[in-house]
Amino acid sequence: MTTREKASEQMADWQRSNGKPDTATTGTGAPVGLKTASLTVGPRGPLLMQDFVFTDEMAHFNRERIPERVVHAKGTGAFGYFEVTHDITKYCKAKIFEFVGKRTPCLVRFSTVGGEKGSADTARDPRGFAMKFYTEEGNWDLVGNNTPIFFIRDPILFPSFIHTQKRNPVTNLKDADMFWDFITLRPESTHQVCVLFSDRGTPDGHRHMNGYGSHTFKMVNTKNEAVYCKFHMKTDQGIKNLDAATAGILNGTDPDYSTRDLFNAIAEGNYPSWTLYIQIMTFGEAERFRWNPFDLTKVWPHGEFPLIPVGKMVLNRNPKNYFTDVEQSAFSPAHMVPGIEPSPDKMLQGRLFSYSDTHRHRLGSNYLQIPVNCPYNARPKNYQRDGPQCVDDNQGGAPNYFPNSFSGPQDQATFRECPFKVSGDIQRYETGNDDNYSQVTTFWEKVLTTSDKNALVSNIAGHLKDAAPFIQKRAVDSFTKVHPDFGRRLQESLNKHRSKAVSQANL
Ligand code: HDE
Repeated sequence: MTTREKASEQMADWQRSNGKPDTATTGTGAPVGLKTASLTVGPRGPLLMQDFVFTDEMAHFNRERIPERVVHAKGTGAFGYFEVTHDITKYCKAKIFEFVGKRTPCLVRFSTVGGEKGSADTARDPRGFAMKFYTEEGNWDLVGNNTPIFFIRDPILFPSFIHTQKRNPVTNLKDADMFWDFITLRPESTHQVCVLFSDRGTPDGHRHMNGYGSHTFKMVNTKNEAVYCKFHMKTDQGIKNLDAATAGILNGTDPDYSTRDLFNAIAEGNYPSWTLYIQIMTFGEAERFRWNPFDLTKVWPHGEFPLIPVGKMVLNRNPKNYFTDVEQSAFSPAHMVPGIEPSPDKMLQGRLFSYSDTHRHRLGSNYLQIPVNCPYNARPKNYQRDGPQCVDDNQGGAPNYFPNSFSGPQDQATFRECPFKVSGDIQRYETGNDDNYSQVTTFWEKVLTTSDKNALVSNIAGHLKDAAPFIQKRAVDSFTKVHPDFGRRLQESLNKHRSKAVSQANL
């Protein structure tokens, strides 16, 4: 009986389930006589160009890497199912919620945001929580994070924001000036920055964190009545976070800590699960609400919009092959199903373009034919044809134009989007001057315990200390607007770092 963890046993498990080895072949299926030697003239060479066993293997090897995700490059995933436990059909006609007890297969990919594909799982970073539900009306992707809010309100800022989370263009180092310059020039980021630098910024693995759709979406019922909603996936394992010191050690000693934890848990039959809740806001409530209900830097108070239970998501199968199932997976908030529609939330609107665009770059225009991305419970019937890596039947002999008189797939009025009114002058509206602090003050005063506050101040100071003094001052001024205590304690912590640095310099 082995004491090794399940992940370490993968090769032995594969051998046990596959028994006698197959005959090795080239990519064309031709059996190979000797895998360990190139074809040469005499034992000392030269090689022969006719050695297809060598050229076939080497040419494929040279093309093994695909572009990593421009954000969320490091991640891991698992398969499972979503089961309805409560009836919400009065809000939503989506078939995934059709009846209590209904199960829909799903895939979830967890990720960090700023790090490269080989970076540490335990970095201080929001965590991606991307869910794909293979419904009979097409794949629904709820591409969330482990935080209900985000740093910015306008997607046009996203590329610049991400550049500040990555590496300096000259030193190729993470850069505190870049990070805090942007953050302090865009004070709408304050709420998310405080969540990020609390211990929720270093969750203890992927199983002990919540997932959120974050944005305001729309739900539409069978009578074509719409409400606004938010999605919350609450972990059934309980929230567990790492403190900064532990996370820092794991970054070095076990950079794949969360990947290993999820794989082993599922391999041992200890299936993680989450409970899906929604919050509902009517259109009337939205019109009267005291702030913009589509503002992604704010949450909807649970006291006013209580959590409504919907169902349970269980992850019970590890990927069969990481590259096939996880690296090639492609999620997009634009992948919606009848009954779920976007709200005017600018950030969601920006994402509706960006994800499929980046998938076409990373995986090619037929990325939806890759099995893990294929809507296998709702075979596509459309007029899209050809393109590189077209590997399905290309819709056979069906008409490739619409309208047509030859039984090509027809549109159905029942699936038309729910009409809604919008009005306003078309111009570029600055989003940095809205209320940036009231919810953060509530976070400081009502959510954080004393030890949470100590951790938050220490975690921020530990990073901010490396920024230029003028940027540090701007940051202290901003956090003082959250609460005078917060600003004062942060300044004291920075002063301690400074005097320690001075005394070390004088040694
Ligand atoms: Fe993303 N985001 N994002 N993001 N995001 C991507 O798409 C983007 C945002 C999230 O496991 C990219 O496939 C924009 C919020 C996850 O494969 C890209 C904006 C939330 C993942 C992209 C945001 C997310 C991504 C890069 C500002 C939570 C990983 C790779 C409007 C609600 C999905 C990719 C996976 C990935 C764009 C902000 C979650 C570049 C433009 C807010 C979980 O398209």
